[in-house]
Amino acid sequence: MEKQRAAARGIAEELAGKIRGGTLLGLGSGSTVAMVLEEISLRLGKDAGLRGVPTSAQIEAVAVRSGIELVRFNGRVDLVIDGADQLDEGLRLIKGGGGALLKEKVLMTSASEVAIVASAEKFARRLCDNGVRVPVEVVPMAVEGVRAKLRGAGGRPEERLLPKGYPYFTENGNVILDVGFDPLDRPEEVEREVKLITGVAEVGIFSVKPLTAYRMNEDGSFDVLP
Ligand code: A5P
Repeated sequence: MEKQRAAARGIAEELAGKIRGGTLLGLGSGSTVAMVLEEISLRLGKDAGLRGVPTSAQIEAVAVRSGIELVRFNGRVDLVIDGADQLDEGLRLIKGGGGALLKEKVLMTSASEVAIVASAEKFARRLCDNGVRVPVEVVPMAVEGVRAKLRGAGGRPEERLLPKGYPYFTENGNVILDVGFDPLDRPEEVEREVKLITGVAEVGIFSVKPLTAYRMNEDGSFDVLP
């Protein structure tokens, strides 16, 4: 954990260099981006005038604590800082482990620059290696039909539940199917195919370009990719 914090601090230093007065941040969700935002705010100070659009209540709380002003989304952000559940060799991503994939993709596809921060074990040759599944956000009334179509597309969907078995709802009032696929050689095609199923609000494969990935190594160092 201390090493991870050290890597986050180094990455925050790099990202802070990209932030000027007036830069509008896109605030992704998850524990990694929370750590990086805390470090950026410590580095620049709470009076730096940081402003951002949040993708979830989780990161909204982190932003408030860190003195980042929350701003309404007007269609563009300058720099998205986000995490990921998996990255492949082409820097395509699986996201949505925290259920925030829809707003995350909205911001990421509206950003001038994208920075993804993830620990080394999340980097794989192909998406869905090591059994990592693809979250798919679905409008509740469509869930059974979508489930069948995902099976037809070679997927193994399982509805996400809360720990005690209650249904899980996203902040948009939708459900999530976590879908197992065999490792993906062409993730963009699966992203497109799944997105076209009526009732799917968003798919957790992100083939968004260009982006810069920051890999946090176990020894506290980090690499910048590509
Ligand atoms: C939120 O829905 C996700 O896309 C997160 O960005 C992703 O799950 C990474 O989260 P951690 O940084 O907590 O692993």
